[in-house]
Amino acid sequence: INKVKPEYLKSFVFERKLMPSTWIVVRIDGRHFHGFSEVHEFEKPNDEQALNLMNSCAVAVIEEFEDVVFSYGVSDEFSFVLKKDSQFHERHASGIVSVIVSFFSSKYVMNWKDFFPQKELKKPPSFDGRAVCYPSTEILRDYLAWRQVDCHINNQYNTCFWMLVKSGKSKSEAQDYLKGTRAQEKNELLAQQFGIDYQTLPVMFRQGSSVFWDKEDPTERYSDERDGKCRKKVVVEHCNIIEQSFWKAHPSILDEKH
Ligand code: DGT
Ligand code: MG
Ligand code: MG
Ligand code: MG
Ligand code: MG
Repeated sequence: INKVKPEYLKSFVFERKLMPSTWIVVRIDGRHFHGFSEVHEFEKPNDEQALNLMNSCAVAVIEEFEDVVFSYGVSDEFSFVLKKDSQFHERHASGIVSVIVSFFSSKYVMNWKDFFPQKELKKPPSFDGRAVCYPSTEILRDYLAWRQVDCHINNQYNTCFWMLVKSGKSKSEAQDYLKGTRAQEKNELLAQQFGIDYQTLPVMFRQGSSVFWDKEDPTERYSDERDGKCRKKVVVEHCNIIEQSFWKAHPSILDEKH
């Protein structure tokens, strides 16, 4: 019989506890999605169905974990914002990150067929995840703005890159061609060479996806059949979250008195 006391072994466990009263952001990112998107022949640079699948998983996360108040996603990543005073997993980073990541991954597998009825899922998707605390709403908004700026810059670059490649340039030629070009020059390239007005590309590609409970629009409310309570609906929107106007129109999302 092993006489070692469990307390002794538990004394080796050190859980990283996230700073109290701060917004927690869990960002997950697809592992090796470069290859994953090749294997599944995703459209380049943006596959609408692949993005819709990601969004459906984010909706499920928001519905499942009540402390998640907002989510923003682009490409193979999603950021989940947990309310400031969340006590989810006693604010242990490993617990919070691992449940969100595993829930998202299994949802991705479960929902695959709904978005790709003709395509077999050939590889198990996996995601990495990390938790970061942001002490003020202002800094949290700076974080979200950074992700959306990244979405814009990457999308503009990738749109140009793939148009050049599809028109016959090699990948390295396209890369050299775009080296050092500014946003304005990229828009001109798309307009002049390919007749594409960047502003008319699908808004999901340009702005990414914001997922949240819509509490502002009373017409969206419905009665939840399970508990009979009046619940709101989780919505997916593709809007500018850098500007103040979005947050003014949705004051309850980052309301600290959640
Ligand atoms: P990682 O995150 O270090 O494990 O490596 P990756 O390969 O996931 O790289 P990452 O996350 O920096 O970039 C995302 C990759 O996923 C990038 O190569 C493009 C690909 N990807 C994401 N969304 C789409 C899409 O809608 N269509 C296509 N064709 N590719 C996509
Ligand atoms: Mg990564
Ligand atoms: Mg990735
Ligand atoms: Mg990524
Ligand atoms: Mg357990």
